[in-house]
Order: sequence, then structure tokens, then C-alpha cells
Amino acid sequence: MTSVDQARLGELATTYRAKGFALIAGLFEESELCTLHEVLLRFHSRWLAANSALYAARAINSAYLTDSDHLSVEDRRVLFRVLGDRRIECLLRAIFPGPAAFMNTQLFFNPANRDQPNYWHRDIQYTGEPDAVQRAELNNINVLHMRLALMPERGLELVPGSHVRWDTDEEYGVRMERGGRKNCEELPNTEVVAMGRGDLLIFSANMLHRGLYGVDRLAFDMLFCDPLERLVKHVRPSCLPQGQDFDVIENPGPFLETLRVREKAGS
Ligand SMILES: O=C(O)CCC(=O)C(=O)O
Repeated sequence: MTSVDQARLGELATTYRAKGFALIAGLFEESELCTLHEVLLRFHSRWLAANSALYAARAINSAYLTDSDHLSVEDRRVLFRVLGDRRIECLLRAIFPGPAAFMNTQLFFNPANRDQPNYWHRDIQYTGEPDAVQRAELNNINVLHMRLALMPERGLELVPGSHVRWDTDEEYGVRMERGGRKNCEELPNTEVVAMGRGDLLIFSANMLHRGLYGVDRLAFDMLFCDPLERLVKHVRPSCLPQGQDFDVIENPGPFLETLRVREKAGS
């Protein structure tokens, strides 16, 4: 198990603040990845069986992996162990201004249709809030993807710095498909991140990004956010650890934050 030393954490946090993302190469070792990979493949094959129409039509990811509908208690604990890993805790502390709350998990794969167009977006646009609110929120709320690659990939393209600034006219036209533009069109000043198996990419969900399809990929995304009711209200309680699940979790902090906020809100 590789650790993240203080100097490296400082560098990563600086990179993240400037660009909205940072890559930590080889964070997870082969011996740790094998078990996780097996669990993810079990989840994936069961999810595919239950969602064949959605997969054939357009799916690029599944979510709620820690729920009990597809995985056994033991398999869920493998995921909880990774989510509560000390290295993840160190990274969360370096990135978040305060405590982080657990939000969800996702599994990103290649769509069934290899020619399916991808789409530039900011996750925040799906809140349905007016642009002015989204724009103001960019610098106020933190939602973080931690993407662990299970196979080498160049599966994500990002616009560095866009986590703290609104779109240029061109970016907005493409993202929102205005003026005849399409959200799969090329944008300037982007960066494609090449990841190896075991690498972890942290990126802000607020930033402009798109998936790149057409090559095999399997990436486990762990989502964390500020402990705010409006962010954690969509968390499924059944995706949270309970009872003895906590025995395998080194850092239960983010799960406890989610529970605390939900209990306070009475949800
Ligand atoms: O990897 C992808 O396909 C897109 C990722 C993405 O859009 C997201 O994580 O919000």
C-alpha cells in the first residue's frame, strides 16, 4: 500500500486549486486492485443483466455500487474499505476546506455503441438552478470525483481552471448547444488525462469535462462533497455502511458526516 507524504499532498492540493484536477499515479497497488476489480466486475455483470436496455441505448456508467441490490455484505465491505482508506482520507483533508461527506459511487465504462457522442458538461448544470446561481456556486461548493482506473485509459478530457470560472462564450455555446453548436464538439485549451491501472484522478465536478469513449475502460468513481443538506439529500441511506461494516473502515468520517447532515435535516 503506497502512502501520500505531506510534501506530495501539498503539491497535489496546489495543482488541484489551480487546475481543478490532479493525478496521483500508482496510488493503489496490484495486490489491492485484484480484489476490488473482481468486486467491480461482479457488480457490473449483475448491473448489465438488470439494465440491458439502458446499456444498449446509451449508458456510460452505473451508480450506487455500495447498495445491497447487486453485492453481498463482503463485497460491499471491499468498497467501503477503499472509500474509507487512509490515503483517500489524506487527499480529502488536503482538498476540502472542512470535513467531506460521502455522496455516491459510480462505475464508468465504455458505451455499447462505440460511436456514441460524448458531451461537455459541468455536473452542477443538472441541478436545474439558473445559470447565475450555478455560476455563484462554482466557488462556494465542493463536489469531488476521485476516479480510480482499473485499466489504462485516456477516458476523460477537462478544461483546466474551469472549476472556478464560468464558461467563455464558445464553451457555453458548445456545452448548452446554443447557436447550432453540439456538446460533443472540440473545445480549445483542454487536457486529456492518461491514466494507468491503480492511478487516482481527483477532479472537481464543477469543471467543464467530458468522457472519451471508444476504448475499453473501467473506472471506479468515489464522490465526496461538502456536508450540506442540498448535496447529501440524494444519498441513498442503503448505500451507507451500518453496524459491523464500520469495523473494516479506517476512516469513517465521510460516512458519519453524511449521516449527521441527514439526521439534522430529518431525512
Ligand atoms: O467519464 C465519463 O464518461 C464522464 C465523466 C463524467 O461526466 C462525470 O464523472 O461527471
